[in-house]
Amino acid sequence: MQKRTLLAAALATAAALSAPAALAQTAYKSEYRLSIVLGTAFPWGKGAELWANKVRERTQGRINIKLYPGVSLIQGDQTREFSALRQGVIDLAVGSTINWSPQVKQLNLFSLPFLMPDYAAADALTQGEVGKRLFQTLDKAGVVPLAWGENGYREISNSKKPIKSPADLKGMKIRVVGSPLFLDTFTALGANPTQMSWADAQPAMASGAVDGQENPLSVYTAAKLYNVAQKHITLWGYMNDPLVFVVNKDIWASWTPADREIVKQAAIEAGKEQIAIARKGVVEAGKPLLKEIAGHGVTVTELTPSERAEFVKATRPVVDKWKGQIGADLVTLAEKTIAARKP
Ligand code: X2X
Repeated sequence: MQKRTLLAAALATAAALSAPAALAQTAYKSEYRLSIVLGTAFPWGKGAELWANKVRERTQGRINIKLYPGVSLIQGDQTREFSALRQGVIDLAVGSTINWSPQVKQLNLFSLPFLMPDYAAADALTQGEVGKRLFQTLDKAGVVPLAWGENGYREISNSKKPIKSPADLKGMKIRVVGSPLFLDTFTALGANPTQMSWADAQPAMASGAVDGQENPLSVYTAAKLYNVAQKHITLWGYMNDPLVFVVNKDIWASWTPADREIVKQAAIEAGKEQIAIARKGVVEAGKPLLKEIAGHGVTVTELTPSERAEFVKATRPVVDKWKGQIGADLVTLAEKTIAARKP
């Protein structure tokens, strides 16, 4: 072989070696890891499963999503989920705004006590301009948000007595998620809030290390919290945590535009279906889920408007304090959007 030919061959080899870098952009992984806190026994996990199944079917298995409930990819520490997603430890997630709010402060909006009086208010936020702005924020924060879902209106349960006023909460040890806003809310109500993960919460209720907790009724029933001494539940609807369907940015970039569209459409459809599942039993006439809960020997307390107003009043300073941290413009837009909502 002549020197020239050798050189050409060497150059060709070098070109071939650098090719994998370009190919890597479109190389698909054999499995994509989706993080969730609650598994398929809960509306939350069902939403993730619906998404994964639609995507697998519509991409003929090119995008194969596996569910990791219990935030097992991050050893159960749900407040680290957003960072892990951004870093690529997690490929996709259906996550609660509460768990991501330590990293994305604007998501604390939904945790403002008594901001959203009903489902129409929650929908007006996620499906309107506020939702759009929060998706822009999430995009800037380094993930690809695709659709909204819902964990639900969080009601308070405890092992001691019916809660009808802030005075009833006095000194009660209440498990809350790892979010500073929740500490402020329960401190303002005179309770003794203690932060722990969902994984730690259930043994803490069983042993009596905590007296109470707050979660949607669908979570309360699926987790059978009446079996861990939570025999009193008060419907106060003080907040509702939306879920967000998201993909890691590099993973998103590695897919073809056609596949991205499939993943996005599937997320939007799964989100709608998931929300309907999450509201089952509480939006129908007579709220059948309440009867089911009472059937387990649970006292279900519904507040009169004036009783509820006492909780609103006691937590008002928390709203005022957090408005600035979340962004006064965003909070004001949310308040206006809710005031103008259609029932
Ligand atoms: O930890 C909780 O309470 C839960 C399951 O609702 C969330 O992940 C926000």
